[in-house]
Amino acid sequence: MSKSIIITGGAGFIGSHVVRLFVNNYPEYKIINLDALTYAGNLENLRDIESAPNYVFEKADILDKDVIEALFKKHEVTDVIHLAAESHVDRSILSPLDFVYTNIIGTVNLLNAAKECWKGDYANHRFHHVSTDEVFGTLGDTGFFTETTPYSPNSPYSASKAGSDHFVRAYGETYGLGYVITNCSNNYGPNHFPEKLIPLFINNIIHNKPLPVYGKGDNTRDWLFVIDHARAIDTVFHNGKNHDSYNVGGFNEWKNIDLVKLLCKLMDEKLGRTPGTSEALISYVKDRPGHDLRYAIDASRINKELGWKPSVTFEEGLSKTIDWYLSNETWLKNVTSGAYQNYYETQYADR
Ligand code: NAD
Ligand code: TDX
Repeated sequence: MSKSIIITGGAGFIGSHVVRLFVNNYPEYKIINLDALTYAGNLENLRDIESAPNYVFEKADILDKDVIEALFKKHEVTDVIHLAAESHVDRSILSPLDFVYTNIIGTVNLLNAAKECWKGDYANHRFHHVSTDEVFGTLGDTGFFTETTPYSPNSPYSASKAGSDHFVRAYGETYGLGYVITNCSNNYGPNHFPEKLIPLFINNIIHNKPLPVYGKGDNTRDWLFVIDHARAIDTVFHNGKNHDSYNVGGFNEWKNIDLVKLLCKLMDEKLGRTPGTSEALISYVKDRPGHDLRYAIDASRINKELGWKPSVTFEEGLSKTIDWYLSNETWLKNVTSGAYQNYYETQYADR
């Protein structure tokens, strides 16, 4: 059956890769990229597919419920893949309410539009909520998050994502809305906004600026190449069990300081700098409040039941990512001018 799918947040980092994959792989689907173009949204991320006949861009805010409902009707929307969100933990510590509005109220607005437009036929439509492993809180030195790990969010960001997950589930239970949720680990790759660890440090190394490692650098994250996350979303959207959730991750844990040292080594090689040049930029700064110690995803369910697994190793993905930033300096320059400078100064002023 042909579909008319709203992908929210399609101008952002992960959303742009999901939009590209769906536009290219499913020419029979109409793909509507719904995005408010906040500081994190950038249509440059989609220049290569913007004139595809099955692609439409709608600039809209998910907080504007009337506009959202009108867009559902205008495009006879059959499905939603919801990625629009405030996504940066440090920003959530500075202004939690923005996260409540976009991540919780925005999600409920979309759920209400879906409930209204798909009335009487919920089983034949799907609301796919793209969520995070951060809803599970933190792990100690051992163990993994599974689909049954209890929610225990520690940051305003993860609390807002947990809230949105709960609302999606509640609309499934209460009204019968068809849904799936994916909880993914840390992504990296092209188009990642340089407020997050990997692109921030690539940008700072290029400009010989300090690399602000929080605390002692022993927090651990599980990294997945963004295109593999987009492939996982495709898999679960099409084949995942209704009213269920899947964890997505690369079985690829790195202590922050080890990752930063690897990144420094690769950057020295690619920039032709003397070994050790980038590492000398490392600067240990005040820790993030409530900083989760360790995330590690058990992705065996999506692997065993749906056959998904990552397609690139971390070394390959990181190398491709660095190459992308080095050959897209204009993109990097554009997103780090203006408001970014104010953010950077506020964020790192007292660290
Ligand atoms: P991002 O910040 O790069 O992009 C977010 C996009 O949403 C932007 O294009 C922005 O313009 C749009 N947006 C924000 N508020 C909006 C609003 N009110 N109305 C319409 N559009 C709005 O985020 P990302 O890193 O690509 O993350 C995408 C999704 O994936 C988020 O839901 C995030 O929680 C989830 N996620 C991210 C990661 C990660 O490592 N980045 C991991 C797991 C899950
Ligand atoms: O300057 C920094 N120094 C530093 O040490 C920054 C920005 C981060 N860090 C640390 C904090 C984390 O332990 O690096 C780790 C990764 O930080 P982020 O890139 O900010 O990611 P994280 O907080 O782990 O959250 C990310 O993964 C899960 C995304 O931003 C979320 O949207 C996603 O849900």
